[in-house]
Amino acid sequence: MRDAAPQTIYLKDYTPFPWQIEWVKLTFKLAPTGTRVLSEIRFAPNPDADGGEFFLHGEQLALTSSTIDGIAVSPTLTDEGLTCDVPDGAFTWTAEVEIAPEKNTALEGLYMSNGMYCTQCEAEGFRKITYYPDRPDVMAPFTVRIEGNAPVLLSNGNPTGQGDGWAEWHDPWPKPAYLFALVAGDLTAVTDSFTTASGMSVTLNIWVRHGDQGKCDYAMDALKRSMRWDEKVYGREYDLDVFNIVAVDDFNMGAMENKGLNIFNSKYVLASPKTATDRDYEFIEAIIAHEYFHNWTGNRITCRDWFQLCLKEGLTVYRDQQFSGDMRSHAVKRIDDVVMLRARQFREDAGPLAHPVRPSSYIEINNFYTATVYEKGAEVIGMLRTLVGAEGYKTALDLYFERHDGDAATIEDFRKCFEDACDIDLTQFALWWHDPGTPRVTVTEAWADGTLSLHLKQSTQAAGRDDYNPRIIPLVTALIAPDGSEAMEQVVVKLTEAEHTVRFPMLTERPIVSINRGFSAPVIIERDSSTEERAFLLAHDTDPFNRWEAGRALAKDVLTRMVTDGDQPGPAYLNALDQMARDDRLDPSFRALALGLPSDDDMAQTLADSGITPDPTRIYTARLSLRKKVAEHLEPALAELYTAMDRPGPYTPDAKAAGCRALRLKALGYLSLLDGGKRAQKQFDTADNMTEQLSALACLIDIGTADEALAAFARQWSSDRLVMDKWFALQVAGATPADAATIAKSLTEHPDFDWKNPNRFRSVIGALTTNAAGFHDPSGASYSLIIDWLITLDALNHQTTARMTTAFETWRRYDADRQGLIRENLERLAAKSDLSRDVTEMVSRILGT
Ligand code: B3K
Ligand code: ZN
Repeated sequence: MRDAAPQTIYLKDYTPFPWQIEWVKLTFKLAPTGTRVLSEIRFAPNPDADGGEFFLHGEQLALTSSTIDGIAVSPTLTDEGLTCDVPDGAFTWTAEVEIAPEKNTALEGLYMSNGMYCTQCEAEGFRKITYYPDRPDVMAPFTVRIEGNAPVLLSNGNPTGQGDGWAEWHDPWPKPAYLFALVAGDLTAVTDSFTTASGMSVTLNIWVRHGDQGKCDYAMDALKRSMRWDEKVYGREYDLDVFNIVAVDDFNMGAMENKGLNIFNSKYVLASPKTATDRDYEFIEAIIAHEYFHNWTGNRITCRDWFQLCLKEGLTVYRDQQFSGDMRSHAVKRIDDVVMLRARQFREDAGPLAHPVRPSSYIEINNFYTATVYEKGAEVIGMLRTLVGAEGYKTALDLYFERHDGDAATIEDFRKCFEDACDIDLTQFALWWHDPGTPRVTVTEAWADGTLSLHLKQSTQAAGRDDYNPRIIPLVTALIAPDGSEAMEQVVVKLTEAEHTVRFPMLTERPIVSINRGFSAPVIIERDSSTEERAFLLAHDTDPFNRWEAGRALAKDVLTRMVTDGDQPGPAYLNALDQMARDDRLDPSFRALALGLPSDDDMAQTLADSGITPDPTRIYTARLSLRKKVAEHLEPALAELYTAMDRPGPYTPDAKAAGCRALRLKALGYLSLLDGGKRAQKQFDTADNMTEQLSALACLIDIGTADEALAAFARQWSSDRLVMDKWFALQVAGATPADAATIAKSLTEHPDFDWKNPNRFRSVIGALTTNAAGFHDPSGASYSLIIDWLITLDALNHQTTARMTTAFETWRRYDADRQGLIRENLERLAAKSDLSRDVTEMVSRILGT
């Protein structure tokens, strides 16, 4: 059934809920098609509210009874909830509803995955479990009793009792319903413990399916490191006797920070050297940390309403980025994060889905768990820290925790803590939360009489907006002398006006400018720069981020000329790359990144930015030809690296070992273009870890000689779901443009293609959207295959479907033929009867209808 007419929710309309909840008691009588949920809730009038009707959210529930203070009542039911007459003072509400977790394919609310019960309530899933004021500003302590025949029965908080077929839990910390969780199934735990800084002992459990116990060590280690780190860096301790993590196969996203009971996509928990890649380990570490950090930034202090999502997400992403930097390498982490920011957030900000970090309206909140809220939200925190300094940041965060512990807070509350703690006015800074669009900073320079003048001008091209208000943009800047030394100490240039000139006097010779170091502001810097200057910075910049950035800019210049004029790369770029590859003083993981080329999609965006309509097929061809040129020019260095970076001994997932592998495998990618896959085949045959096995397979796919290896891989891993996801994804992502849709289609016909499992669906259909030239093949075959599948999936899982429509957000970049085909397909999706509210909103925003 199509959801009720989509309603727009506005930030300005916020009003508090007229009641507070003193406590909640829930009893679950579990059964796959008829789970009964009994709720008992103590309501009392909210002194901060002006009254209003008693409305409880509730969707797809069968209400069997309800009482107020023990007397049966007959509420008025709608598709979205119920209203009821209630007494003036405090009262106790009870209700009993029936739900069918087995039929819940949307994976939101209480659902089943491989015979196990689990929940996902953020943002608005609790209303599919029982009638409740399902809004984040209504917080309450929960007591939960679970009755069912599963051996393991879990909920939030601390265990308070258990017996044959039942268990009880109590969570003393008031929380909103979106943090509620329940898990029941035949699970086994890997158990450890942690003693907090103040001496409290915490039991740590990672719950998995039998047989997966051997794949939890890394997640457990990451959890303990996260707990220690949050104590040391933010002074935040854990606050329950037990911390449970559960791995689930069917999950719409990465993980969920439910209080004391985090639920994870199994992909981000389970790892062993043979089945997980270095990248998987890195993600596991970051996501375990992210969810754990939410315990303070999200759970103890939550959001007043969903418009404040960035308050918990931006801040928590920033915290997990800091953590990963501390655990690994800050420089490499920053480069990785910026690559991701540009690939996902800049692209979002440049298209029809652009929105502020704190949006002011939405139709479906699940559509706003975006790169802008998360990643740009984190950039905003990083800029604040740059502006107030590390000490100021710490003082402001301490004040935030002290002032708002137990609150459902707003961005204004957070901002006020910085203003009070650091004695600054953040009125202008707040535009970063309120206005969409990526600012562009045009930099021009002049040199006279020993003074270098930088003229900075800011503007934006946010979709649909021309009312640009100048922001405060912190640009960390240094001047590099011709001998490679720093001509002055780096400074933070704070651009606050639309235009501004900064002068650096008393210089003996003209330096080279290194601006926006460490990517201190999420902006696009526009600046004419010569190849020589870029090559100089690639060789000498003392800021590793800008050093990498210089190499990337060089690669982009070269690729742009290859695409537009059919040019060939000149020696300046190739020699600079060669030198960098050979520079043993540089961290191998940094070198691996610097040897990478901008992605096809990055190039498409770059061309579109300069007013050139990108042709994905041409970009693909040019990039392949550049890869071959790099391979030929750097062959001796790469061959040497391939051997030198092969470290003896068993696989370890630490950053240093992973860095060496990354460089070695980057070299292999190039060398395979020259050696017919000889090295890759050998590596594939002998690899004892997934990082090497999978990268060798990718190289063989890349050069079109992978048939046997693919078959062998499938034979070896057919019973490992997560590894087989990689097998599906790699074939689609690595397919040639003309074959991509055909390969993806045939994989959807494979007996192991389970389109109801989000990971598997993303491995095929999602992977096709990331193969830029294959996705945009002029035949339109990929567009129609994807839309066919989105139409099918929407009937079952609207969240994953809606998320995948973002693949089309860049459609206006392309030529009229491609635009026509995309529009036709999107309109076909929009015209589907019973389309979900999520997808309806996404398609209409993308099409601009
Ligand atoms: N807070 C969850 C995301 C919930 C998404 C709901 N559609 C995971 C996280 O950000 O940590
Ligand atoms: Zn989060």
